[in-house]
Parts: sequence; structure tokens; C-alpha cells
Amino acid sequence: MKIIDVTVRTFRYVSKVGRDSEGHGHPAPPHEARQSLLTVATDEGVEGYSFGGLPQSVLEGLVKPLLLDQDPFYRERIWQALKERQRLNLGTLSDKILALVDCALWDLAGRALDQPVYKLLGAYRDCVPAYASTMCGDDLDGGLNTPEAYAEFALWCLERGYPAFKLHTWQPPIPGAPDARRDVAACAAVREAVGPDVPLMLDPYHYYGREASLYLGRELEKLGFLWMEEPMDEHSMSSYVWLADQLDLPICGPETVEGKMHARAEWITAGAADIVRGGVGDLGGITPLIKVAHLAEAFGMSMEVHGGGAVNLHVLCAMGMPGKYYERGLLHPFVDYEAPKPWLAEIEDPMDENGYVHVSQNPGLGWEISFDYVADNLIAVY
Ligand code: LLH
Ligand code: MG
Repeated sequence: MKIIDVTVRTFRYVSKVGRDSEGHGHPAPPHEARQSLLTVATDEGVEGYSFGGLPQSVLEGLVKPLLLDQDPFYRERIWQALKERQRLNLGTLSDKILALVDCALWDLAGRALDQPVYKLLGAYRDCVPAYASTMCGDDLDGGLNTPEAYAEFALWCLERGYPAFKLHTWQPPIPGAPDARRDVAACAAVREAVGPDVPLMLDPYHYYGREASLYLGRELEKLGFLWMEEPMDEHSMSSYVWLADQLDLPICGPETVEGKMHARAEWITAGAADIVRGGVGDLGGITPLIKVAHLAEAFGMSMEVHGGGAVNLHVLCAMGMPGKYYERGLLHPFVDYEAPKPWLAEIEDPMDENGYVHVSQNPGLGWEISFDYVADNLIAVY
């Protein structure tokens, strides 16, 4: 089998989530937004897909030349070749683009072999408990604007079936943010509302200094939190060693720092985190995320996967030392998370009333894509 084409189709849809000036998502009035579909086509008619865009110049100048005429089953070789090309193209060939290509190749393999990807990876389980992961705090009445609002929303999430709850608290440009004391007040309000036994996590502002992070950690210890993630810029690994050394509260990371499995190996050996973190988009695909899962396992550490979506779910279902939770969200009282995306037949992460998210048994990554929807809303194709 050979790859004969790689294309991107960009299409419009109506979104009810907007981005603030710092890039964080919040509820918004319905507005036009864009999505892209990457397709890898083969000479045998089998195709693989993934969602996300890349500029035409990168597709034609870097990605296509490496993929055309290759056997799509040589995922490792293709991923290594793309990774090597990053050295001289750091500004253009991002890990997100590596992830897009890698996911489409895994999807293609699954479709070609008529198996879901988590079974190709080596299945461990078919469903994973979810935690409710909130959007960042806001200043909307009835939204996530006060500690009490988080507490109310946590109760709603427990009622829906979520066994655990993670707060993303207030970040700039929300007035008054960041404020570590207000973050603690929200965490305390949620703990008070849900009682002592519900696992809780915090993901606060990502640029606190050492003192604020230590304060947060010590308060969360008193509140019996399960972990804290990314309170500081992850480029300063020594700040995390400093923090983790002083806390019993597990620190989960790194989430966004560059460096793929190499950065995770450094964090593990330095003692900068207690729980390893990474998601498909952060690391550059399923291929490197599985390497990190094995790395964590080899060090006897658990790994918590960052972000939701079908791709992360397939990896979670194939991890031998399982991450405890699937990150479901980002959730908000005003947003209907259960509505399927208009270009997909079904929601990617259906959750039952006991809080378990079930992986699709369809071949590949499981997406039933409405190509009619894509065609009817097409903006660009290249
Ligand atoms: O800053 C944000 O908008 C969120 O923290 C976001 O990055 C979220 O994906 C996350 O960190 N989840 O764990
Ligand atoms: Mg996070």
C-alpha cells in the first residue's frame, strides 16, 4: 500500500464557544468557526483522517514530500522523519502538525485492518472513568464566576455521573485574575459541597511564581486534592523540582512544555513531577504518547492523559499502567457538551450514568464523518 495524496479541507460550522484575548475558551453567542480535515489517501482506496489544520506551504513543502509513495503502515519511520525535519523548521512544523499526520496514519491503519486503534495498540480496557474538567473561570452570572458557582457546578457534574472534578480557575484577562487566594476559595467551596470522598484536582493560572504555587499546594493538601497541574511556567523544570520536593500533594506534569518523550524523561529523572502528563496534541501524536506511557510505567509512575477526544481515549484504553481518568470537557453550565459535532454522526466520548466513557468499536479512530456536511460548508481545499 502506498500514500498517493494528502489533502486538507477547511469548513465552517456554528460554534457556541469563543476564545478570550489569552486564548481560553468560554461560552459565546453562536458564531461562525472553522475546522479542518486532513486526509491521507492510498493507492488501495483506504483513507485515514484527522481533525485540525496546517498551512498549505507546510503541507506542500514539508509534509507531502515525506509522505508520498510511503507505505502508511511505516508510522514510526514517518514520525521520526517529521521529527527530524522539525530541527530546521521549528517555527512551522509544530508538534500539533506531527500529531495530525500521525493520527491520520493510525486511523488509516485501523480502517485498513477493520480494527479500532486501541486494539492495534494492544487493548487493556474498553472504557475509562472521566473527570469533569471545567472551562477557565469567567465573570458571567450563572457561569463560573464565584467559588459558589464552581461548587454548584460540581454538584451538577456529580449528579450527571462524573466521579471526579477538576477546576480550571480564573486566568487573565478575567478581571482580578490571577489570584491564588480566590483559587483556593473555589477549591474549598467545591470540597465543602461534594464532601470528603470525591477526587478533586486543580489546574490554575500557569504563570504563578514559586511562593504562590507552594501556597496553593499546601492549601490543596489540607483540602485532600488528588493532584495539581501546571501552576508555573513548565520551562523552569527546577521550579517544579523545588515545588514537588516540598509537597505531599502530587504534581502532574509536564503538560505543555516542548520536548516530547525527552522532556518527560528529564522531568521523571529530576523528580519534577509525581504523575506524568501529556496528550496526543502536546507530544506530536499517538506514537510518542505511547512511548511516554511506557516510560512512565517503567518508572512505576502513573500518567494522566491531557485532553479529551477520540484519539486520547484510544491511547487511554491501551495503557498497561492505566491513567486513572479521561479528561472530559471543557465543561461549563451554559454549554451542552453532549451534542455531537455537526460533522460527526456521534459524540466521540459517550459517558454512561456511572461516569465511564466508552471507546468506539468502529475501525480506526471511530469517526463516522459526514462528508456531505464538510462539502456543504467547504471554505478551502488544498
Ligand atoms: O488554559 C486553558 O484554557 C486550559 O487549562 C486548557 O489548556 C486545558 O486543556 C488544560 O490544561 N487541561 O488540563
Ligand atoms: Mg491542564
